[in-house]
Amino acid sequence: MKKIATITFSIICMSLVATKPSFAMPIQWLGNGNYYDLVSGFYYWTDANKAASESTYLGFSGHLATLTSSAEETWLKTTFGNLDGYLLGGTDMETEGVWTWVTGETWDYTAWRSEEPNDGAYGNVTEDYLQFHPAGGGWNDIGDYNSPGNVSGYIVEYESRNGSNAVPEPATMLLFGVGLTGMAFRKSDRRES
Ligand SMILES: [Ca+2]
Ligand SMILES: [Ca+2]
Ligand SMILES: [Ca+2]
Repeated sequence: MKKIATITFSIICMSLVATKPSFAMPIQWLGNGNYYDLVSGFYYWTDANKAASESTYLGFSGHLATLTSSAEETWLKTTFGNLDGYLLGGTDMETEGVWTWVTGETWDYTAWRSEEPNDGAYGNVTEDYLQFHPAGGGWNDIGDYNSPGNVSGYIVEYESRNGSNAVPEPATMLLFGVGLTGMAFRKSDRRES
């Protein structure tokens, strides 16, 4: 019996891990008021970008994280620890060599690893997506073809009301009448008081 109970407990633990890939809950950076979360596992950038852009937290819209200052990057690394291999919201898929953030924020801060971005070193394949380099030491451009070992997951950033992707004004949001929206406003009101 004891062995069966142990096996059952193990299966429950494994299923909990499998169905909860993200960090316990998003964490807020007071530098911009936005919330950040890690989703671990292997993802192609295009899939991660779609999932992040469709996610919300407290009524705030998500997107792959944009690191537009050393302060933002330092806070992320200090808060979440090892971010090697995690995907970020940068791409040069529109025009090779011209990097942009998925939010349209100005691209004027970079922390490329030496010799990156290299647009791939594997013949005719290209690398148009941004990630923390798996071996550390800065940013890397990666392609959607890369092996699972090169991607640890992705980072979602939820824009607060003060962010560049701020949610609509209260009058607009009230039309939706969503309970979670009300919670978000109460939280925001407290923060601004
Ligand atoms: Ca950002
Ligand atoms: Ca490229
Ligand atoms: Ca590269």
